[in-house]
Amino acid sequence: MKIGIACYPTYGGSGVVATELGKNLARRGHEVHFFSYAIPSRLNEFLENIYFHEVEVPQYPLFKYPPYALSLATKMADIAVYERLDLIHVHYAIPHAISAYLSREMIAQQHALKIITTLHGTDITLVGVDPSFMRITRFGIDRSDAVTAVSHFLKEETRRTFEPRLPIHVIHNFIEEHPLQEHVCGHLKERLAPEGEFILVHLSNFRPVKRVLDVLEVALRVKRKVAVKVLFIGDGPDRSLAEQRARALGMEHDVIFVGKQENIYPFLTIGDVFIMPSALESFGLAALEAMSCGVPCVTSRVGGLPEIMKDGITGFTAEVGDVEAMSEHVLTILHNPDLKQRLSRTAREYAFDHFHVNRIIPQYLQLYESLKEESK
Ligand code: GMT
Repeated sequence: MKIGIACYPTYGGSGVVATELGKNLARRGHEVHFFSYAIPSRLNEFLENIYFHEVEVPQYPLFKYPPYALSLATKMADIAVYERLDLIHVHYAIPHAISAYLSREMIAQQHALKIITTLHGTDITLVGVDPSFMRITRFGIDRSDAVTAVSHFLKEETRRTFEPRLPIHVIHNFIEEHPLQEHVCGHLKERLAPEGEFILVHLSNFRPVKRVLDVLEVALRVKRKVAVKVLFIGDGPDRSLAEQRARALGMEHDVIFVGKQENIYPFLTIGDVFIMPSALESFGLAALEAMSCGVPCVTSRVGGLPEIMKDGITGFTAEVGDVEAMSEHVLTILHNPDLKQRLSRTAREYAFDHFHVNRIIPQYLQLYESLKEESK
């Protein structure tokens, strides 16, 4: 098949899922065309069957807000006709679903194009429900030919808020198989925790929804009982706030901010416990990535997280903001080497048993095939 994928190029869940999906489709022999305003962060090597189309927005003195959605629509329409794309799969509804709708309508007389929209999270729960976007988000969803959501939670939220015309297919996010590189990670662990401290690890885009300050509150409580280092991976608006709070709590020597990393696996692997205290997660890809590295997780019990987080199997959950319960869970894990080892093993097993790339990609392909059949 010839497949277009539109996504955000940034270091973050929906862009990562879209890019890894495209790479996997290309490996299976499909031709994949990516559309974005910059090359997606995980598309940093030459790969057969993959093409990237950069969307440029012309500058003009009149434009206070350059109309990216229109340039994207035009680019997708041009390429769809020229390359005879079967479908365009957009990730994150705003504005991608609208741009895809415009492109399909623009070329309707020349070429039949199908549109799939994958909802990822805040496109529904936060941005999409904002009054300035609500009607157009519903329109984008309703004009798609198929809609998927990354969790049952997100499907229900979408049904409740937008009452969409189409059924929503739940296709969970996935994880690529990767070996545990324990020898490489051993050196990293020695450098970052030279006194043999336990490592609490967090990975996110540091947006307010991630509640990064709760990570520090948990670490502060854990530190009263055992020596710990807190490893923060990623970057975003609340990073400076977290750095300031660490200093205010007298923890500046206990925290390490490594920023955005191209390969997150070594950093996750050296963690003893992964902490995700988010106010909301439609899925929680970072927790799944940590599980795949054999790291037990302590997360909030919210949104789609219970679909991947199984208490006593992959780690433990607590109510949002309950840093006491989260720190107790962390201490329970750190104080019980047998439990820690068991959680580490079962977390990795659970991640691959349920979210292995080879289980999930066929679900997208089946959906693509059914749409292709429809257009015959
Ligand atoms: O919605 C966001 O804040 C960003 C979004 C993204 O584009 O990175 O994250 C969402 O999509 C991820 C991939 O499907 C999910 O793992 C995240 O849980 C989800 N974020 C939220 O729901 C807050």
